Amino acid sequence: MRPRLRRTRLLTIAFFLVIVIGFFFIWTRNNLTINDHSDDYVSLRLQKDQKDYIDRKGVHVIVGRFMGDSIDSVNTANISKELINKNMFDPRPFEGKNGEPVIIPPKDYNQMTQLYRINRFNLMASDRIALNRSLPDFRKRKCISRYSDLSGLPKTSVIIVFHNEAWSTLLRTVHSVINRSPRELLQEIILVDDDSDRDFLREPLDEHVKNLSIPTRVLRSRERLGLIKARLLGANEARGKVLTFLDAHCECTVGWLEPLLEAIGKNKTRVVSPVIDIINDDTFSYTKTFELHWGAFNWELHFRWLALTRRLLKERRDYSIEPFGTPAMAGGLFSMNKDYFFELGSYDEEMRIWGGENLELSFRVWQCGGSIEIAPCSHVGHIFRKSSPYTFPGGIGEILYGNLARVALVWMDDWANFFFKFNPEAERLRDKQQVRARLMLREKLKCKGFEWYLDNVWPEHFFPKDDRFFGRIIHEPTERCLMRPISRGFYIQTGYAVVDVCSPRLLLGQMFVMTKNGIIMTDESLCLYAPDHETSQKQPKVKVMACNDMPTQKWKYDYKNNLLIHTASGMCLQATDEFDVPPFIAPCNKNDNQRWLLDTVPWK
Ligand code: LR7
Ligand code: MN
Repeated sequence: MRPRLRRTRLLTIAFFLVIVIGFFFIWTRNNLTINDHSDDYVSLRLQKDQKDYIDRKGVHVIVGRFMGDSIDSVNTANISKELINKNMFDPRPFEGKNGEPVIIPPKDYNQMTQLYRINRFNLMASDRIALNRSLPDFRKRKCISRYSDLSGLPKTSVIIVFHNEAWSTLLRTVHSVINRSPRELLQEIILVDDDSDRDFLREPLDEHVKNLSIPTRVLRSRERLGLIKARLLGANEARGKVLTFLDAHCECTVGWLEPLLEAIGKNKTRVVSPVIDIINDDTFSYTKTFELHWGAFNWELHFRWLALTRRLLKERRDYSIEPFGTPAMAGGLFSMNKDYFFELGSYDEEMRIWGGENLELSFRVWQCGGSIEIAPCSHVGHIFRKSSPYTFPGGIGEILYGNLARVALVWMDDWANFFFKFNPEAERLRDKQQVRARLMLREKLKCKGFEWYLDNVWPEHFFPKDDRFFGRIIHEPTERCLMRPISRGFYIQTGYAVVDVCSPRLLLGQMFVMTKNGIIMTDESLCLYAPDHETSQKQPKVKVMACNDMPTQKWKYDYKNNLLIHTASGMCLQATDEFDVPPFIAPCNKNDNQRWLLDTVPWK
C-alpha cells in the first residue's frame, strides 16, 4: 500500500473510533441519568404533577413538584449505614463558582449514582462545591438603590428546619445567609434538627456553628415532628422581631433579605417571599427564574407557579420592583412578623410531616386581613427535587391528603366539597379530622370567606362558582366529551383538545368551567383556544393552553342552536366521529357536528 493511502485509511479508522467512543459516552451518561432516577417513578399517580420545562421564552419553569415513593426500604436500599453516615464534603477550588454546573467525570458515575439516592440530589456534586461559593447578583439596578437604606428595618431570626439534610447543602444555606445579609439585620440563626439520624449532624454540627460570626443555635427534637411542628419549635425560641424561614438546601443571593424586611417593617401584616430560583438537583447550577410568576394551586390543591396575569402586569407598570400579592406561597421561604405569626394562629399543629401548610397559611393570612407577597428584588435559590427522600410514617397519601382535608374543612367553605368530590383520597380522611379549634380561630379573627378570597385575591382563578357553568361539554351527535389532551395516560399542559368517550365517573379532564366572559377553562389554568380569522388554515384545530385572557380564548354559547362560537373568528366548534381527529373550528353551518351540550355537574 502506498504511504498516502495508508494514512487516509488510518485516519478514517481513527475518525470512526472517535465517533463510536463518543456515542458510547453519551449512551452511558443517558443511561445513568435514567437509572439513577428509576425508582422515582414508582408512584406515578402523584408524580404526574411535576412538570419542569423550558417555556417559549426560554425561561425554566417549574409548574409543581414531585412526590415520589417514600418507602425507606426502597429509598436507601443497597446503601450502607456507613455510607449514609459519612460526611464526604470535599470542596474543590472554583467548582460550581458563580452558580456554574459541576461536571462529574465518568469514572465517578458509579458512586455518584449511589450517593444520589441518599438525598435525591447529586450529593457528590454538592460535596465538591465550597460553602461560600460565589453567585451572580441578579438584582435590577433599581433594586439596589431602592433598598440601600437599612435604617429602621426590623431584625430577623432565620429558622432552618431539617431532617437528614446533607452537610454541604445545609451549611451552604447557613453560610449564604451569613455572607449575603447585612449583619445588622440578622438577630440569629436557628437550626431545628427534626430527629435526624446522621452522625455528622450531631457534634460536628454543634462544633461548626460555634465558630460562625452570627449567633447560631441547633435545637433538636428526639421525635419526628415534621416540618410544621419543627418550624414552630424554632419560632417559639426566636428572639428577632421577624421570623424568616428557609428550607435546608437554599442559597441566598446578595440583597435577598432587605426587600423582605422592608415590606414587613412598613406593615406587619405583610408576609413576604423571595423569588425562588432553581438550583439544579443534578449539577447544582443556579438558574434565575422569571420574576413575574405568582403562586396558586390546582383542583387537587397542589401548589403551582403561574405567569402573572395581564391585569396585574398593567397595574404594576409604574412600580415594577415592588412586592406583589400572590394567591399562595410555595411555603418554605418567607418572612413574617413574629407577633403577627402568633396572633394569627402560627400553624395548624395537627398537620403532619409535610404538605398543605403553605396553603393553610396563605388562605389564613389573606382571609384574615393580611397579604402574601413576592418581592421581585429578592432572589434565593432552592434545590428542586424530583422526589422526596424522607420516610413518611403512616404513608404519604395519608399525611398529605389528611393535611389538605384540614385546609379545605377550615378555610374553603363550599369549595371544600368541590375538593372532596374530586379527591376521593382526601374524602376518605375527611371525617377523621378534628378542626374545631381552627374553626374557632377563624371565628375569633373574624376572617372572610373563601368566595371573597377567590373574587379579590385571585379573580383569574379556574374554580367553579355560582355565576359560571361547571360540567361536561358534550358533542351532541356522538355523545362524547370534550377533554384536555393526554399523553401516555397523563394530562399534558398544551396540546390539541380531545373528544372522547364520556367517563361514567367524574373525570377531571372532562370538566370545564365557562365564565360569563366566555372563557372556557379547566384545571391547571388551561383554556380552550383557537387562532383568530387571520389564520391561513381553513379549519384550525382547537387547543388547550395556558389561559391568557386574549380574544382567541373567548367563546359564546348559542343556547338556541347549541353552538359554541369562537368569538375572534366567528367560527363554530366542530368535531367528527373519528377518535383521532381533534375538534376544530369551521364556518358555522348548522351541521349536527357543531352541536354541543353544556352538561352541568353539581360541585358543592
Ligand atoms: O419531616 C420533615 N421534617 C423536616 O424538618 C420533613 C421535612 N423537613 C424539612 C426539610 O429538611 C426541608 O428543610 O422541611 C424542609 C422542607 O422539606 P422539603 O425540602 O422536602 O420540601 P419541598 O421543598 O419539596 O416542599 C415545599 O413544600 C413543603 C410543603 O410542606 C414545604 O412548605 C417546603 O418548605 C416547601 N419548599 C419550598 O417552598 C421551596 C420552594 C419549592 C417550591 C415550589
Ligand atoms: Mn425543599
